[in-house]
Amino acid sequence: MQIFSILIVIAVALPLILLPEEGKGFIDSLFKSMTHTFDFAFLSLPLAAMGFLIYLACTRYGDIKLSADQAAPAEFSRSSWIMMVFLAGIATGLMLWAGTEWAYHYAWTPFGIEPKTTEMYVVGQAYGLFHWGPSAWAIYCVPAIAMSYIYYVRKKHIYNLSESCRGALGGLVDGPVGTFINYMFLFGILGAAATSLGLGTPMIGMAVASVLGIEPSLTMDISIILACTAVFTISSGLGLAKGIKRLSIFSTVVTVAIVLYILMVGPSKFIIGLGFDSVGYAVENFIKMSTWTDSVGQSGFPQAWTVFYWAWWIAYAPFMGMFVTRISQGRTIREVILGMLVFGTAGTAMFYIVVGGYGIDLQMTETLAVSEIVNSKGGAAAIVEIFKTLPGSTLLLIALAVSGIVLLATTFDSAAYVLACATSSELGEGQEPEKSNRLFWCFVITILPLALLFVGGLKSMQTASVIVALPLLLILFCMMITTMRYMMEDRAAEEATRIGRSQ
Ligand code: NM2
Repeated sequence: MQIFSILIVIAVALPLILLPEEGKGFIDSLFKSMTHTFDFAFLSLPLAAMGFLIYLACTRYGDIKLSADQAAPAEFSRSSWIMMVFLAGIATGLMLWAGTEWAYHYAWTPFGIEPKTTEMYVVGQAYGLFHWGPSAWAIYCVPAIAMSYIYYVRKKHIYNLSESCRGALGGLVDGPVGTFINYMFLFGILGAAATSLGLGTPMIGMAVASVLGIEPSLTMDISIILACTAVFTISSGLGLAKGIKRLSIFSTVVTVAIVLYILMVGPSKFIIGLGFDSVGYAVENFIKMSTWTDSVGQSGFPQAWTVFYWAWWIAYAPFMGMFVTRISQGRTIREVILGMLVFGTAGTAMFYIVVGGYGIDLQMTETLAVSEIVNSKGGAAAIVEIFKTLPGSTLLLIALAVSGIVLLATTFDSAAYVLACATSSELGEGQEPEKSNRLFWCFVITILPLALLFVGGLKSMQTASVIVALPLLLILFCMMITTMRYMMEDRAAEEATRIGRSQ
């Protein structure tokens, strides 16, 4: 699978290398037509996923314990588990968007709201909370539940994505359809990881350049990616408990410290108040935001933002499913659902409320024209300018760069880990894949996206995420059907044996 997948990626990238100009135009129109044609399908997934997960969490299915040995204690403590889940699914994007997403919306508004008005501070922040909220975490949670159930309860090898579609597709998964599904897992990771690299690296680069007093450059971006690769390659070599777990703890400490510091030295009362306002707006308008395609106004806003975000989360979802399965031994289905939906949302909301609220205050008090910087120089430049306004900014920019690197590293580390699992034949519960295999994937998931990024640019990576997300969208629906079907079958079989025994 390894070499073959790499060849496919190179074959797809080749036209871009040979015809960069034509390639770019084609990619732009492809992104537009994909997001406009399938907007309703992308919007329907998180709604269906939330309904499905809430149903499981509220019924007896939620009590099912994910373990072959029902008496065995959980492999990771609850707090390590939450940190690892959160940091596998979130990378540098969080800091970047939390601080700046509102500023994009402030200038290009949804629902026909007048741009650059005070109302847009609340609406802009609420939209950010929505894009990283329960709908998004529900996308991650569906494969996590499906794969965990199949692995721990049905005791099947889940490192083939197709296995979790069997209940919906039957014998089809044993043929070419199954092979196609299995490859989508790898391409999902590559597209999503490349988008994260493309967005995250400039932010780290600009923070470093600003501390050193030099101009950001390509060489620096490459050095940053190499530094990041070194961090997660070492961590990956150390294995799950010593590597990813420790890296996650370190990452949490640095990023939470940054957020608390901003809350303390910034206008705390305003930040908290605005947080309440925007959470209120997001809750009140949840359905409206979840179903808005703007078919009449044709602004293109929901396609460029919401649909793209959902596609990006979907591209990461199968990897999250496998990773969460691997670390969830001993948890119940309800714990996994609530842990991801509640703590995931709370974690991202904390960043959006504090870092975003601080940025909004800068704009309102005319200390810094964040929205203008975002729209002229981009989000990475804006977040660095925002950090520069804080007392002790040099130290904070260093912390921002470090946190950016470890945030990327925790995601890439976990991704390399599951890719190694997926390409190792039959791994038992708790077993780790070969070190050389893990290191191979570390290399592939940075070098390949990096090369593609330089050839095709960020837009091509975003388009790649959307393209792989389309079949993955169907796969996630199949996973919900499979899980429900298996759970009902198993429940019926259990009831039958109980009745049989009592007779
Ligand atoms: N998601 C959560 O760069 C990142 O933060 C990775 C992005 C899919 C929007 C995750």
